[in-house]
Amino acid sequence: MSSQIDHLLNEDRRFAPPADFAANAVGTADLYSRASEDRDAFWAEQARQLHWHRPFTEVLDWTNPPFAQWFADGALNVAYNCLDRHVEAGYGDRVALLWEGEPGDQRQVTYAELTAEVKRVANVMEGLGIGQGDRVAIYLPMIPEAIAAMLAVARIGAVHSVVFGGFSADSLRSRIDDAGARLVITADGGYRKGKVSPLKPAVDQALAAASNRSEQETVEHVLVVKRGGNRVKWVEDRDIWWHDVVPQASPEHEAQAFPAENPLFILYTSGTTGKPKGILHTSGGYLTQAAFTNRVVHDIRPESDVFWCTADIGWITGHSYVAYGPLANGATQVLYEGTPDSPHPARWWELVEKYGVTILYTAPTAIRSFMKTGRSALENYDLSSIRLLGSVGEPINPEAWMWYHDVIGGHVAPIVDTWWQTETGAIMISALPGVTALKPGSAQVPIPGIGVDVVDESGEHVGNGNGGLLVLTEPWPSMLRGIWGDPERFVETYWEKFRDRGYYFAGDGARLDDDGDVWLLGRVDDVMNVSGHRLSTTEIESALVAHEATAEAAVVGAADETTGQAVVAFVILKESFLRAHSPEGLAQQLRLWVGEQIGPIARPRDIYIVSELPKTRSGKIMRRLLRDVAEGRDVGDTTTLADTAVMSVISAQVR
Ligand code: 6R9
Repeated sequence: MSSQIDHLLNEDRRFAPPADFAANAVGTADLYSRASEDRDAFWAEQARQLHWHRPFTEVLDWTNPPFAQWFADGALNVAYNCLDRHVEAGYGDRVALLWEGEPGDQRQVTYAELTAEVKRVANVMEGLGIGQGDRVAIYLPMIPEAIAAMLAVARIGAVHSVVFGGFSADSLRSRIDDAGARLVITADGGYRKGKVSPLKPAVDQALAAASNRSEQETVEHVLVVKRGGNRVKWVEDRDIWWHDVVPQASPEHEAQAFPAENPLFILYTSGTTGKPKGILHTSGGYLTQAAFTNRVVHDIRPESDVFWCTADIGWITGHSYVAYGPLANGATQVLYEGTPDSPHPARWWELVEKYGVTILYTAPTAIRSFMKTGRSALENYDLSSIRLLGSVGEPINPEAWMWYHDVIGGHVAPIVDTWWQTETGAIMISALPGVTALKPGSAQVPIPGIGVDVVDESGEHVGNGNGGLLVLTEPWPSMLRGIWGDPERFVETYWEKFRDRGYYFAGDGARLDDDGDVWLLGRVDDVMNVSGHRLSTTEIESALVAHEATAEAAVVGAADETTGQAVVAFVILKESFLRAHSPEGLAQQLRLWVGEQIGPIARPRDIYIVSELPKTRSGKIMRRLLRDVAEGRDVGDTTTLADTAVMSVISAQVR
């Protein structure tokens, strides 16, 4: 194992924070010492940055693990914290959302305007009988109404369940059922890749299936934003146009206080079984950590920064770093409806220049696809406003890190590689950009106030230089409070494995380098065992991508009679190389290259040159499907893919 990982760990480039950045950074080194002196006092201090209608006196109640309560005797209103208090402090004219639709239409929404809109929506929902604890499903494109809907739900103490607009009617149905939603907020459609992608028909289809179900329909109303202009069917008494009720509603609505542990949202995420888990988050602790990490990791200065987190609100990243974190901090942010390459490959860079984005937070998969397109596409844009970059969602291989740093960050902007999960609610492991010397490819250190370790199967710390399982050793404010309706699964999935020690099992493999910095190695279910050697898919992917001919790579372990598992790689090559060489020749070169980079044991048995990789809508590669191809099976369930046709293309290319 160690020789393979050495390839990554031999990455010895270090990037100290630029002096002027360090001098002005929001997150400073003393945060670490303060947090380690007294964790509870540290988090209480962060929580007090919020407005509490009723101040808390208790910080953490961990008397009934793993069921934590944070700030439990305090009361607050999440929407008031994200909106009204900024207006009351005199920042009503500050732009909250710099919105742009895919076709190029624009809206700028100030804090005063967003506050008024949220109050109207809150009044509309209360008029429909929605109140504290009721569940509301949100199935919307990336438009300002989506943010307003989430905050309005929060304002009245109800619970939102945002379902990504790319999910099917079936997925929507099962999420509505599991949460027992009473209201669905949707749009006729939204723009994606140059055309209107309908949403309302999926809601209609999901709800029509009710008649032949044993369960009773819980949905009473569907509130519909007009966005796509596509024709929609209408169910009288159930469906309501947003524009018929929201503009007419009163912009007066007093924010009521709710207990810190009032549920804020449910967000479904996939687990190891087929049934998605409804991850439950509550109010005070969640908002505390989302806002804190956005301040110290993203170094937000609300008066001058333009923040852009490119995630869809259908994912946790969109919840914490589009909806809640930046708004709690009173920041100005870009909100973009469409895809990165529509109508042209440099659409994002056009937006960065146009709005003067200073902080960009995105995923490695996006970075790699821009690498594939090449620098020429962005040469015409001025990206000099960018002063900080962030990465989230999967390990960022050193080559992508360097490209991001040099091409997007102008060789100077620090990159924060942030490790966290739907379950953790907010960033857990990351550099502080004004403090930490960066190592490309490593997420590095727990943020102040967070306990992280890498342990062996028995829960024992592995020591520097060794690999193992990533665990969280202490409860944290934005931790999930459970799986909706399934407390047993919650205990079993995350807490059973290291029960004696009370550790949270994250499901990720990791390694500590000689400095004790954390390197994420992918999900433990992606770890391969080849001839008794443990190999990480990430490790080999990283080596493949380090070759000049490779644009993107995915590696799986396929069953093999002699070696147990064999390494099988799916590689997308850069077009310029494909033009000049034969695919067979390049595949052979790559095999040898991986052997040189990592060691002969890691040399892929098969390398397939393909034109696409199967990705979920949040950009994660579905290795399970590639394993099906590699093992010559029929390809399994592809419904969660962003593009379901991809697998037939790949199967044909492999054959
Ligand atoms: C925020 C988010 C969580 C899983 C997580 C891990 C992977 C996320 C990462 C990372 C390496 C990073 N992951 N960030 N791996 N480095 N910086 O993505 O949440 O969709 O729940 O995924 O993503 O494997 O366990 P979620």
